[in-house]
Amino acid sequence: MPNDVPPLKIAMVGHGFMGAAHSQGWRVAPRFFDLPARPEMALLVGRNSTGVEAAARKWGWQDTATDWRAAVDRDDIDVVDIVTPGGSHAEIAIAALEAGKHVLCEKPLANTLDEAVAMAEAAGRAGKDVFAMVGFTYRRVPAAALARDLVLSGAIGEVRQVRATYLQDWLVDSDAPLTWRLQKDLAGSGALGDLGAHAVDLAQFITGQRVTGVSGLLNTFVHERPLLGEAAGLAGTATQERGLVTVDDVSLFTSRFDGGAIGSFEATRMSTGRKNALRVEVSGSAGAVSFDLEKMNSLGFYDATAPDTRRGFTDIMVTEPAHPYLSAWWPPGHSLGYEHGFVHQAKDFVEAVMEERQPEPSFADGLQVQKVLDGVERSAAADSIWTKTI
Ligand code: SOE
Repeated sequence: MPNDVPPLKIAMVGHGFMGAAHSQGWRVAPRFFDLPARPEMALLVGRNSTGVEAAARKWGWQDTATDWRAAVDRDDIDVVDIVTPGGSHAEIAIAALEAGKHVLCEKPLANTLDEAVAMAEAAGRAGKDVFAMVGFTYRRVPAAALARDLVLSGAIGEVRQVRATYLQDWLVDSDAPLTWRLQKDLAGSGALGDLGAHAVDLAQFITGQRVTGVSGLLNTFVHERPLLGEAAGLAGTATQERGLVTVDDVSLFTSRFDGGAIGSFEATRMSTGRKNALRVEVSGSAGAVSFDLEKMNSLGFYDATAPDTRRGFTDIMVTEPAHPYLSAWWPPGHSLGYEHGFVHQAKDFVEAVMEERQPEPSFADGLQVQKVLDGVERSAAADSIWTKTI
């Protein structure tokens, strides 16, 4: 990284699993990409001083604080990166935007539609050189970006059907502890917001179409779980006491898109045997693309215009320098992994704010996904009535 580029000082609020992933993004992006500014990991915020100091030492943050207001109040901070549970996104993001900081906020944008509206409005009110982005990281997986390029260039013809599933199984065990992701006041919703939000964003990103209405079903199979002892990753140790699960374990919905396509979505943390299977398949009049996060270095492509003796799904290895993001990495064929999405997210964010253009997805995009989540909840509560989301 050239020495003559200016620093961009980051304060990150939160230091759980997503904190580790974002730290990796900020640290590695300037070492592989020639960025117009050097992200400086200036301040890490967490409520527990021992925990936040240990995380800062491990991940390379310069300073720590135990109150998020430190991130907003410090004049030298340029960017506030929010990786806390959804219940605190709105308060922190709005204060940061009002203080003139750029904001990167984890998904889903908020816990409720009202909070998401307030956040999008705050982003709209912020000065024209203050930017806010929501962290739908999977857009930055090269194979997902290639899928979008192919679909938008017309390679599969008219987009007709979208099949999006996000399958995990870490809640199949009824004794898995009651972490914040299972509590409505902290997480907003369950599999719907945690995983369904990614599936909706990715389906819209790849097709260039937006969901206009949904019909949904939510289900909770395990209503009570042991309270959490020591947190570790997505789970942790269980105590003897039990508490109520207040979110969905599984969410299913069908949808219409504004470009005429129709879709089916499934988001679940109860899909026995599936670990982190985000899949989006798009069928068109002239072909299809099939993305699978568990095989993230390749993209399925079917060309229906090829001679019929040669037709079949092809696995394109998305590891060539000409593929999205790949020219900065390893020699052709040398694969990437989960963390690279966060590196690409940091790169795209830094480039956009330094070039004074809106990074995508914006808070308005995050709000639109929130409307879909809200529509699914309303439809499910009314027992699968068609619910408009635009
Ligand atoms: C847990 O379900 C989780 O970590 C989500 O919270 C993330 O958003 C997703 O990327 C991976 O799974």
